[in-house]
Amino acid sequence: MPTPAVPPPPPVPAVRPGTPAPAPRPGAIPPPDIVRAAYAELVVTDPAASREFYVDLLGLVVTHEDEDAVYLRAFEEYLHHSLVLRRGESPALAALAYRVRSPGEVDAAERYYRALGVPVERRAAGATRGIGPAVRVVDPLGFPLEFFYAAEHVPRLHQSYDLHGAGAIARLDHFNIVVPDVARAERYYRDLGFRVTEDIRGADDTLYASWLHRKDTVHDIALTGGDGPRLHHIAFSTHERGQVLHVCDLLGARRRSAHIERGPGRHGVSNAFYVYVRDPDLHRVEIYTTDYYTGDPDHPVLSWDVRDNQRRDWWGNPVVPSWYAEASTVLDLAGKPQPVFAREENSEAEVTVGADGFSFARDASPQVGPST
Ligand code: 4SX
Ligand code: FE2
Repeated sequence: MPTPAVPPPPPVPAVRPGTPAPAPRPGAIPPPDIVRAAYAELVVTDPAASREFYVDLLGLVVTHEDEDAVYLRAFEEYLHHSLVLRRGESPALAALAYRVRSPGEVDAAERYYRALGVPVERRAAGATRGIGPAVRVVDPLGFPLEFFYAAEHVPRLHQSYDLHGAGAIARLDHFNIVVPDVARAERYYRDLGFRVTEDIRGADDTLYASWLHRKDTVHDIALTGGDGPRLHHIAFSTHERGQVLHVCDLLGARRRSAHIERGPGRHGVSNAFYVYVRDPDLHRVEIYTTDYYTGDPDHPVLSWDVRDNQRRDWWGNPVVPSWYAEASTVLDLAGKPQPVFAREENSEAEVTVGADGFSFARDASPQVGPST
């Protein structure tokens, strides 16, 4: 009897040594000591519609609201907010805020960005409700960033199970931004003290995407190759994957499934369970859970081949084209939209979506049709 053909082994992400912070150049101004991604400020066109989405559907908690803005937090959070929805003319990202380790690190951020020669603005305590003295900058990638330490503490509702829905969101997890040159953006974030945990590369070493962290999870920031600067998504985490599924069930039950864009599923990169939803202004929000611990100093990097069709969805489900193509406008410090620059290298959607998109995994399983 002929021996059945042995299928080739499934591709696995390559493991590389970790990337400790680059040695400081002599005389260089050290970067601020960043703790984690802390809050995002989004411009929304109809705060009532946004409130209904984030509070009535996703279950975030209102810390404060007024004519201008809604300040939201998740059940585990004790800082004033992790999301500000500010009323404006057109949807945009107003700021991504990082918390730094001490009040002095706010000054360190000011010195660091002044030395980079980008726009820098001091903000008095309360310039954003609930937030102490801060610095806002337009970073070299074109994103409005804030650095703060002090913030108003509010009750932590982690044990208010009577308030939690079955989809209870615990905390903000990460930001994902679209940049034309991922390698350049990765260098900038590494200089800022972030460490890479995973990435997606082509056979020619083109860098398509990169995940970097400060807190001990897979990421605080992810870099997605595409026309940018634009905001790809913000992500909140839950404790259990059943909670992600409940959010989907709830959207179905309320006849609001149109908010679901991609998933639910299991990511290849990060191994997290996920769903992406779009808010009423089409800002993208990910509900994310159970990635892994990354805090040891020699933490290795997982590097995925762009042709591995399990990289973005561990079950091999295709990524919808809108997920690659659509993202939110970002503003400068005066509230003006930032110009967007085209990606010059290959785009992941082009190399993996479409008639000739192919993958290792499903080539090895010819009984299953091609997928992206
Ligand atoms: O699509 S990926 O599996 O690469 C992915 C996307 C992994 C983690 C994320 O947070 C994400 O947004
Ligand atoms: Fe994400």
